[in-house]
Amino acid sequence: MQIKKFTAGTLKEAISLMKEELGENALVLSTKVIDDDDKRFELTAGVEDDGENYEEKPRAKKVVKEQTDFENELKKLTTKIYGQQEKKPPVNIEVNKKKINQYFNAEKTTVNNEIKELLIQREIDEPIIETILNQLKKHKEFVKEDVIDNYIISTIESMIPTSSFQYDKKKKPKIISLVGPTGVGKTTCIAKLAVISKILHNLDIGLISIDTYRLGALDQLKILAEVSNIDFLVAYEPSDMPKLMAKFRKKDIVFIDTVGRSQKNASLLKGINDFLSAVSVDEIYLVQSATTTLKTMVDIAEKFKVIKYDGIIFTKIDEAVAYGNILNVVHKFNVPIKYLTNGQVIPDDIIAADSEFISKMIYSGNFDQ
Ligand SMILES: Nc1nc2c(ncn2[C@@H]2O[C@H](COP(=O)(O)OP(=O)(O)O)[C@@H](O)[C@H]2O)c(=O)[nH]1
Ligand SMILES: [Mg+2]
Repeated sequence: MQIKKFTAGTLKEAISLMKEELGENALVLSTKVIDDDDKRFELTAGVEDDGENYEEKPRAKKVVKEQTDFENELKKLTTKIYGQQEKKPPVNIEVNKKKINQYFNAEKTTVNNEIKELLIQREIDEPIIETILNQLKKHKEFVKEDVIDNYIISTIESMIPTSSFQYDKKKKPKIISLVGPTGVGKTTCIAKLAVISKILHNLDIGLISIDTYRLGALDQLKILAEVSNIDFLVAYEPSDMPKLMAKFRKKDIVFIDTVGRSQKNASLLKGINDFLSAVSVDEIYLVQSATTTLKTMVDIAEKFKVIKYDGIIFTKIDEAVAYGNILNVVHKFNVPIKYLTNGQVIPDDIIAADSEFISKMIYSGNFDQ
């Protein structure tokens, strides 16, 4: 996807500039007001490259496969973003190899401490570190020194449940909702998923925003929906939900965006639940920022249980400096990870959850592997 910014006095002007330059197929990915006094709009737009891969994209055909596997497409997108990532040597681990080698020789305790120190730095919880070290001890005859990193990575990998997004054309619409505290990136994530579903999969998308504060839902999602030609509706009361879903009955996927709620206020959380229970939501994802402390993450995962969530999305991995909390939380709550998000760009900055990728990210402390 080719991405470009346009600035103009009105959104309409910016859109016509975009169409002039990028053509009718261009999509608006995000908008913002850049100068409050002078009111200038900046619009980020994208258009599919007409490079050699153009013809291969599912968009070329108006046929939706029986089972559309979003993960594959997202992985392709990831490869596109990170280029040659799979060809690079596995992970740049900062462990002192010499010391690790000693693990198999004399100074076991020191080396054990060395590995332990690294895992602590990665913010992995102590009991989980113990499990990893015990595994290592148990199998030390089989684990050759040159594969010790890979052994730890596989051990971590086995502790990370992930689950892929399945779309079944026969059962429509599929209803997905994102819940979580304010500012973690729910709306941005829905925008990414909606744009990818629309442009890569040719799916008919509906967006519902739950606006209990009656703010008029003048959020980014509404603007994105308008300019990307995605139908958008707002629910003010739980009883609105069945009516809105009736309007969207022919859609392939309906995403429900919720307003952020502090997990500390149980009645507010129940309020969201009332909206979601009014229709049969297929999947609910809890959105957490990877930059949050473990204590807060655990509290969020615990309190949001009122809304029965099926998976977790970890956002802002581009801002986090350690990823151990991802392991700590999914291990404790045994919930699969659905997606990771790694930036603000719609729709590019999203990665389908893959336990090997996540495990390497946690161990290396680096998502851009
Ligand atoms: N760096 C970074 N910022 C993000 C990411 N996801 C969302 N954001 C930003 O976080 C802020 C809040 O996002 P928003 O979607 O409005 O959060 P919501 O309140 O949960 O709906 C916005 O400025 C987003 O651009 C991400 O993966 N990385
Ligand atoms: Mg929001």
